[in-house]
Order: sequence, then C-alpha cells, then structure tokens
Amino acid sequence: MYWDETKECMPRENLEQVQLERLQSTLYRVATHVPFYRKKFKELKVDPDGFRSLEGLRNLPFTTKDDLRNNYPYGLFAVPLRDVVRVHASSGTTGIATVVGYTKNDIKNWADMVARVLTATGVTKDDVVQIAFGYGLFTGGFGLHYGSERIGASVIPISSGNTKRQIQIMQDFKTTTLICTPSYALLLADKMMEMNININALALRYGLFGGEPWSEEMRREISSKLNIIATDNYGLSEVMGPGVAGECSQCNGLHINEDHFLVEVINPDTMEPVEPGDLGELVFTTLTKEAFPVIRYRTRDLARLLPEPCPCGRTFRRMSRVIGRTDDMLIIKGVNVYPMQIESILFDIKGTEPHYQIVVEREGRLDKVTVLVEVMESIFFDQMKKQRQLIDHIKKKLTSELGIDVDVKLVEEKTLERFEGKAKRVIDKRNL
Ligand code: DLL
Repeated sequence: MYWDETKECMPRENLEQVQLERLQSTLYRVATHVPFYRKKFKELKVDPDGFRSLEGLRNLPFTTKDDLRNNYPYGLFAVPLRDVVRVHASSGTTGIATVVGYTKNDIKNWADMVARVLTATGVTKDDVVQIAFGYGLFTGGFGLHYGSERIGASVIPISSGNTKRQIQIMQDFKTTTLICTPSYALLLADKMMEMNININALALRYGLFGGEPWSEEMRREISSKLNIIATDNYGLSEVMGPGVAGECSQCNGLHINEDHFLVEVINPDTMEPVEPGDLGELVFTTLTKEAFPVIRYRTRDLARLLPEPCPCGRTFRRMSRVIGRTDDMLIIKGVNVYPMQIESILFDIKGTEPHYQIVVEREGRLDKVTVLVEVMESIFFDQMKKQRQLIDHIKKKLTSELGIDVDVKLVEEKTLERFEGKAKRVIDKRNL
C-alpha cells in the first residue's frame, strides 16, 4: 500500500520547516532561470536570498493565467528543454493554450502524489483501475495513470469516450476502480441502468472523480447508482495536474499535498487572505517543481480550508470541494450565484433527472438566468397542470435558497448534451 505516513502525518512545525526550505530553493530557482520572475521580484523589491519565513509569502507577486499565455509556450520554464521529459497543455475555452513541462523528477513526484490520493480512497495494488480520462495534452489520463502504476494497481488505460466499450470492459476486465469526471460517471451509470446491467454483479468498489466541480448530492447519486465509495480529487495543469489534493475515505474534504504545494485562500477582489475557514480563491505556490515552478498561482477556483483535524490522521490540511470558479459566478440582480448551488438544489427535487443546463442572457444591464431541467418521461408527458406544479416547485426552491428569481424550463429526458470529459453546465449568451 502506498501510504506515506512520515510525510502525510508530519507535525505542523516540521512541515512548515520543510515548506520554508523548499520555498527558498524554488525562489532561487525562478529568480535565476525565469526572466519573468526576476523582473517581478525586482519591481516588488523581493530579495529571494533574504527570504526567512513563510509569512513573507504575502509579499511575493501573483502569477495569473494571462502571465502563462504571455509567455507561450516555454517562457516560464525554469530548465532547458533538454531536461524536460513531458509537456502538457490546457486549452481552456478561450484564447491561447497554457503549456507546462515536467522533468524526470517532476514526473516521479507527480506519480507519488497521485498515488497518495488513490491510497487515501482505499485503492491498492490489488485493484483494477479503469482510467476514462483523456490521454493526451490533458493532464488527467497520464497523471492518474502514473499514480496508479506507482501503487502497483492493474491499469486499464481506456481513455475517454466510447461508453458502450467502457461498460463492456468494466464487466469483462473486472474493473474495481473507475476514474473519470463525475459527470461521465453519472452518464456511465445511467447507460448501465438503461442496458439493464446488474450493478451488483460488477466488481466496482471505488470511484475517484475530479476535473470539474460537483456537488455532495451528485456524490450521493453516483455512489448509490454504482454502489461505490466515490471520492473527489482536485488539481490543475498549471500547478501540476491531478494529485494536488484528494479526499480520504472520510469523504469530507480534500487533503492538499502540502509538502509540495503552499496553499493560500484570498479574497479575489482585495487579494488579501480571507479569515481562516472562509470561502475564497485558492492560490498555490509549488515547492518542488523543477521544470515549471509557479509562485502564487491564482487558480480562480473557490473553496475554503477546513481547519479541523481529520480523523484519518493525516495532518495535511483539507480544502472543501471547489464550489465554482470566480469566472463562473453569475451576478443576478446583484446576487452572486454559482452553478453548483443550483445543482445542489435540483438534485433534491423529486421527478427531475440530475441533468441540467444554465442559460445566461443579458436583458438591459441584468443577467437573466434560465435553468433547463430534464424530467422523467412520465412527468413530461403528464398533464400540463403537473408540469406547471413542478416548475413552480423548482422556482420556489431556487428563489428561497438563492434569493433570486430564475426561469425554469422542463425538457425531455436525454435532450441535454452529455459529456465524456468535463461537463459544460453554463451556456453564456451574453457576449461579454
Ligand atoms: O482538470 C486536472 C485534473 C484532472 C484534476 C483529473 C483531477 C482529475 P485542468 O484541465 O488544467 O486540469 O483544469 C483545472 O479544473 O482549476 C478547476 O476549475 C477544475 N477542477 C479540477 N478538479 C476539480 C474538482 C485538470 N475536483 C480546473 N472539483 C481547475 C472542482 C475541479 N473543480
């Protein structure tokens, strides 16, 4: 079993000492090898050699996605390309891709961190792991692959897509662990039910899901439909890929690999730290990366740190699930709303399917939001009166929990688009 107890359960003071030493060498590395950071340090009068305490982190410059784009493709690499053994890129939905690189050592550390995340769920060398994340420039497939091999599991690198084949292989190869996005897990579950497959006859025990936000209600739905323990894991290519943080079997927050990453939570407007435990934007500084170190990378992901110790014994702090991104936030009549809040509410309403889409338009200066919800066939073909009642019920729920009015439209089962990778829940027609 890949259980790194001496590190993962390290007393806080020792951990902070390790973090400080690693931060010092990261600062030295970027100041020496990356002109972008050298210039920023000079502007902010940061002396990387005089860095003596973790408190000083607050004086360091932030790095943003735009900085990565402006240095496309290799401008922020801290080693010559000859030392880079792997390149990944994230396309994002707009603009130039961001490109990241790994040395041999980075790949080793990455595999170790993903191995920790798998182990925390309960996966061991006895498991058969089906990786239904895309293999390619996306970090999901390869990241989870190397981590699964590290623990000695039997890996099925099926990659994403081809749902029928996924199911066939899951049955024939006796997959015990499914790895993909939560939305794809749900799609697989629904497809299996449609095919009348007896879930209990499968060998499936665990699911590790990540790459996109999902709600607690969605976890319940996936766990019960597939009869598995479903955990959340988080990461982003700019910082490393999957393996930045993952849940243990308590299923109550994601342990951050704090010996490799420093985490901060800031108020995205003031850029000051939030009060401990408050919601804010996650900011990561890498501590061991050689090819592509980042200093105070602003993720735009919103989460909180959970200060209480975890019963599992790990001392690495936990973050809550990511509830959304600052750029996904909708402002409706002055109220901030995240798609995840809408998801949580919909999942609890009887008669609806867990498939929805949020359409945002602009009327005058205000955002108008319409939520499209799939409903069970029986309801869709029912009398208008019943449909009306359901719409009213959903609207009431959304209004009372979010404090805003949204329009609701019921659509037939299976009419909304399904996704094999990351789901796109918000259709933004505002042309902002
Ligand atoms: O999605 C890395 C990854 C792959 C993580 C597979 C976990 C599993 P990117 O394509 O760079 O990398 O996208 C990163 O996806 O900033 C979040 O907005 C979102 N994201 C990733 N994991 C989660 C999660 C990979 N567990 C972006 N919950 C991040 C919510 C997540 N959002």
